[in-house]
Amino acid sequence: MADKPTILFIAIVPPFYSPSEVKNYGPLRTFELIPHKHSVLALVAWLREHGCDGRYVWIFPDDKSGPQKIGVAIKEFQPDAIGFSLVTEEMVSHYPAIEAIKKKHPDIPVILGGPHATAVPVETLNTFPLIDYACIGEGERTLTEWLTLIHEGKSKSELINVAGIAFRGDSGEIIVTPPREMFEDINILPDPAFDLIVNPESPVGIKSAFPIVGSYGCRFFCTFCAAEHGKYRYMAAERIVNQIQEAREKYGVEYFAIRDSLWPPSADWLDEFCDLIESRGLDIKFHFETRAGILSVDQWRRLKKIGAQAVAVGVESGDEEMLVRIKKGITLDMIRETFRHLHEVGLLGVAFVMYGNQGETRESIRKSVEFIIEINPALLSLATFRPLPGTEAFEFVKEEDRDWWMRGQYPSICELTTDELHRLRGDTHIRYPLRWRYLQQNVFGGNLPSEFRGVCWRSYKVHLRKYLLGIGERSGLLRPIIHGMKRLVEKK
Ligand code: B12
Repeated sequence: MADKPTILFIAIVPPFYSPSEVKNYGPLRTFELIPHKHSVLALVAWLREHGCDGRYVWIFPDDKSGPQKIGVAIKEFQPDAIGFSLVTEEMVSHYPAIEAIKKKHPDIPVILGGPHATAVPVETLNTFPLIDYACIGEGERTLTEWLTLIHEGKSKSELINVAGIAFRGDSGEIIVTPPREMFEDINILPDPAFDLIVNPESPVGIKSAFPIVGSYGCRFFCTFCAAEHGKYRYMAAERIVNQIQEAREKYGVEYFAIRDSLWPPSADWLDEFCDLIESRGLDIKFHFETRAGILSVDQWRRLKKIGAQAVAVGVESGDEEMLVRIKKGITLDMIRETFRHLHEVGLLGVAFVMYGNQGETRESIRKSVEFIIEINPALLSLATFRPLPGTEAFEFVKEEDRDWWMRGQYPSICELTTDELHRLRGDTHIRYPLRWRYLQQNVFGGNLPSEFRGVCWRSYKVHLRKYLLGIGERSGLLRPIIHGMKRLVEKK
């Protein structure tokens, strides 16, 4: 056992993620899913400040030496516990790793935190018997207190004093301790332990978009999101600029992904952020996600000047009534104005849209298609809605589907079936860029820098190919020719 309380975090890299792919992102190092969890960097930084320690290992799913890598880490580090930080849809894919670890090391407790454990802690422990503890809510203080007691070999009766956990009592009953209070001011938190991801072992190289997260919770109440609503806290602009500067100067990072679901937190905050980036002469590029209607055209211009490249805007729906129903708190006019500004300033705008929130109909989807075409974003990210635990939308899921992630099939909470939603989504996705106005504003004309026009052109060609293949698939005459050509390409 190590001389101080220690935890080993494990992440399984998603199968589609590979560092070489990231290298090839070129100007669009945007929005890729990163294998590391920001939560782990935040937790390890806090642990280190409070007399504990944490390490992080990644395994690639197809890497046969993965289990061995975990074995070596356990032997070297002698952790008191093993930690996972998972979203709902990772539960099933990660459980075999937990089973394998428990088989070899049955005495090391496994603790799970993150949005899934927070939303459904009791169900999680019931469904996944090898997970020993669930952390509910913010984990910094909970983990430090819990880990220290585990390190000291304290009995379960003493763990009851740790707020914000769930675990099995001696006779198998699930005990849930009182809720953990949230931090009032997150400026007391240390900077994330970035050294965990900037090391030779890490699949997140400095060529990847370097992640920055500065907020806890969210100010808004969207029914599709599991964030801690109404309890929004943000780090001071200076803290975030310090983190960017350190990554730039210490590790040579050039490109940042600001990953908060709502950024910037306010107009004053943004002014200070831009002032600091400029006064420190930081030469950076970055992308972020934002909300329509919070920035003026001058602020968009200033953002572009200090290095903003691309921005994803939560559009969600093109039907005003749907926006009200999902409590988005914005209007179609606000979205229109935002995309007008993005086209004018020449920033690559990505529209995030969903099909299948509660109350969705064919008619509301038709309105969304029309609206997407009207605002004409450079890229479209269109998802079939998944009602995740921890969201208000989850209340619309039928009783028998309340563990849908165990089967990987998401249930519909509107009058259209999931298959219909998928199909409509696929149609919109393919057809959306195949218009002259798309090419005119995003490829041949418009104000986008040439590298981003290239991105839009590639997107156009990919969708055109899919569209033509779709026509071919439906035609009895062309189908055998297309299949033959596909086989030829595959052979090559
Ligand atoms: C940043 C972010 C991302 C980033 C980075 C994610 C990452 N891997 O770090 C990106 C853009 C890549 C992303 C992707 C996705 N995300 Co996201 N994301 C967020 C966001 C905005 C903030 C999360 C964050 O880093 N917060 C800061 C950290 C410090 O806090 P935290 O994560 O809440 O963790 C605290 C506690 O949960 C706890 N804790 C967490 N882990 C552990 C582990 C242990 C052992 C312990 C003790 C405690 C503990 O302690 C932490 C510190 O207090 C949240 C929404 C929100 N505002 O919370 C959504 C959110 C987490 N994402 C969500 C989803 C669904 C996804 C995607 C599946 C979306 C998609 N379709 O692809 C992917 C999955 C990626 C993945 N495999 O992780 C959902 C999860 C809901 C759920 N029930 O599963 C959320 C809540 C938003 C929503 N729509 O509801 N996301």
